[in-house]
Amino acid sequence: MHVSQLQHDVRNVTKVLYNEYLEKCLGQDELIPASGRCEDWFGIGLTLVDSLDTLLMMGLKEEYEKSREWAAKHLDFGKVQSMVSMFEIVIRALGGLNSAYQLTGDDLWKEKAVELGDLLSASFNVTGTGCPSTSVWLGRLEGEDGIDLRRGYRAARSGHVMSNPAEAGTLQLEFRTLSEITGDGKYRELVDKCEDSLVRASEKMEDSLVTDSFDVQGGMLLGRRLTVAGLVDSFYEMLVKCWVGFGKKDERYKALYEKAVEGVFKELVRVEGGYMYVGEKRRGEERSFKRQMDHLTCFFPGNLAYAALHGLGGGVFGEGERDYMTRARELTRSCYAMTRGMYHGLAGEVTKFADGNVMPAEWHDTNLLRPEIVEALYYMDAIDPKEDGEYKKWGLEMWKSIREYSQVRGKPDGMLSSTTHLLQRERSGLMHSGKLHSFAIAETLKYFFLLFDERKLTGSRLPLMEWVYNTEAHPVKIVSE
Ligand code: DMJ
Repeated sequence: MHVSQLQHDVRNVTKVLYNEYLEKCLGQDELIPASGRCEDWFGIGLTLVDSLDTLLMMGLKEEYEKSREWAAKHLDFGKVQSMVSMFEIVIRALGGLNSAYQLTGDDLWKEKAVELGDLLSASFNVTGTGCPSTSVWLGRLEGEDGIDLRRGYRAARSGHVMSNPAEAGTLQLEFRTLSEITGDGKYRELVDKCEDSLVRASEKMEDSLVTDSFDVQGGMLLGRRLTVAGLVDSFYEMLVKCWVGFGKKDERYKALYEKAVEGVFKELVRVEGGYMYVGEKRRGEERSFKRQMDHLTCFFPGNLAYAALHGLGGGVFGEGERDYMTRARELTRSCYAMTRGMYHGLAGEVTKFADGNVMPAEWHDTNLLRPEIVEALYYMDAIDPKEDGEYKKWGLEMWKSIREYSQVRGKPDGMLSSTTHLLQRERSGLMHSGKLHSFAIAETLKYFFLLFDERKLTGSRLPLMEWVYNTEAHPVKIVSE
């Protein structure tokens, strides 16, 4: 395996973090690096399931084998017996298992994906739209045989009928992939029915933009908040990824994506002080516009570039003002500026862009080791590399900051953590008490590793014309046209 020096460093950090997780938290969900304690969210060994494909891609064989051994003996979704977030478990666990299976052909991962997919299936089709509630019951019921709708009704009856476009509209890639893997179309049917309800609701909007609240009983989009960040983000992301991922046949998704992108640029994008950014507002209320961009929103330039790679918005060579690549270049520059505007080079959850002063928003001065900015750099460098390797250079600056300031004091080199109090100018004011979110290994470290690959797009290990990443950076094989 060809690994550049920088990739080597990313791999070492991943190794340190993952081994600490294995040693302290195996069987539990997430590690708190500063204390060495563990946190359970679903109780499924979430970091392990979410990390499998990263370990494979980085060639961390020993860690992968240990994880497989644990999963073969102990991973049992039926044992869970609690409510879980449908969206999170699908993008992280089902997505992780699907990818592990597609990368290795190991039937263990297929069995586990089917077990999880079957348990979750009962939560579709118990609401008017066919979409599950945000919280669903996971775990086998007493005497249960096959898909038992009692599980789904528990959630629906408990009043969890409000969802949002991101959580209802980001299940498709994983359930459709499960149908591809098993040859059983039932998963696809469930998820397509839900997606159709959501797509129908957004098609009714003149600008095709969705608000951040979706009633899964009545099929209506509610509220007025327009954003590309949390609660909405991956709905847009998935429209283009599902169009690409399943043979470019879902013309409706493609058309909706194209219309929504125009809507976003008309309603939510501004340029101030030379920076283009995506803010948010209440529909029809210009005065409510917030001159800020969320870290989460930085998935958007990478997604535009991916759409361009597949021929949309003027394609890869698009140079026009309204072409996707032109817009993606500008937005990526602003996302990178969100890290440079900080004392320590770590972007906060929200950054203000008023008058071109790129400044962290007070109350949001936390860095969770989220992936979206390095994700944008990865896509840009893979699809539209700059001659001087600028995106890699920007990535290197970000990596140096993370290595320096996300490092937990007094812990072995490479023990990174979420960082709070970013507005403290002094390094000693930074706090590292939070958990290591499973997406840090599943996405952030993976994107750094991929960004630092020195080979050209065609030589990279998972070519973007053949694979599509789910919203948690789990690669899925594209079904050919
Ligand atoms: C990830 O779990 C996914 O990328 C999701 O779509 C939203 N954001 C987190 C990481 O920031």
